[in-house]
Amino acid sequence: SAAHIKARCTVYPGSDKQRFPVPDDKVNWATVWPDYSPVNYTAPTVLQKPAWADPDIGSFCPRFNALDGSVDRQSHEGDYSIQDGHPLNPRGRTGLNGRGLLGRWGPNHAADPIVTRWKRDSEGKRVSHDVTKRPVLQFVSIKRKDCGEWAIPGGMVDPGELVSLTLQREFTEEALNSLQASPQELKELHERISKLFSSSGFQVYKGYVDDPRNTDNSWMETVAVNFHDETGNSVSELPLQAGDDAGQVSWCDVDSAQPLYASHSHFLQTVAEERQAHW
Ligand code: RP5
Ligand code: MG
Ligand code: MG
Repeated sequence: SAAHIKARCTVYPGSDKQRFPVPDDKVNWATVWPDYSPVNYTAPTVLQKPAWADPDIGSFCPRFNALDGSVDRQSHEGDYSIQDGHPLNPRGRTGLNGRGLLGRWGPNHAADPIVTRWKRDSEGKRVSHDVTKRPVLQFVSIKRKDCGEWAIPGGMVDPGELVSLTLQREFTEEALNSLQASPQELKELHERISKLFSSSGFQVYKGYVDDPRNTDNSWMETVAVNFHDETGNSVSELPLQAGDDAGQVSWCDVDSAQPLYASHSHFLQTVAEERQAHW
């Protein structure tokens, strides 16, 4: 498992807090570092105790490394350690402790739906890349409102929610604007995507995400699944419309040169390799 990089970004997102700089050779908790002095930060939105956030440690005793009621506090990376009652980021130091923008102590579980099709010309012929000569894939991408970066339309798994439902729900909320749709429009949207999402899809990744919101005590984990429209008949004509935390939505070419949020580029590389597409 490679050292996290975005989880050590200088300025913590949505704040003016600067992380304590962590050099590559001191990321690992096993490296003794007496001078390590992380900045403490938990966003005001989290401290207001919304339904999606835990209370502060001390006032409650979560069951770490376990299914805690309907909240899954197990990590895909195996058991994580607890230090003075606080879970420790399994990939090491981030220069900031507390929860930052994340609601849960320990893992915060998300799901990432990667909806793909082949890029085609006006005659419907698959387009190959000039240099690699491989066919080009396209995926449904959203521009995140929080940071302006392009990303997979993923989101948090609600307590007790099946990941298969999170994948479909987040896709319809962020890429099809289902939260603003009428009951009739909602019915039509579900009819259009249900076939694609009822296939099991290809599991691309499961585990830690190198997310800029991660802290020493809270981090993102995800299950990324690829739903591929081979013929271009099922999802190509979808009425894409940005919704919820997405500012824009578009079909984007799958290409190593396209910068993406968190570890998303790494997930798309796996999809491209699996489908023998251009990368
Ligand atoms: C990333 O944050 C995950 O890969 C997922 O795409 C996303 C979930 O967070 P929100 O979109 O709900 O902010 O780490
Ligand atoms: Mg969302
Ligand atoms: Mg989201």
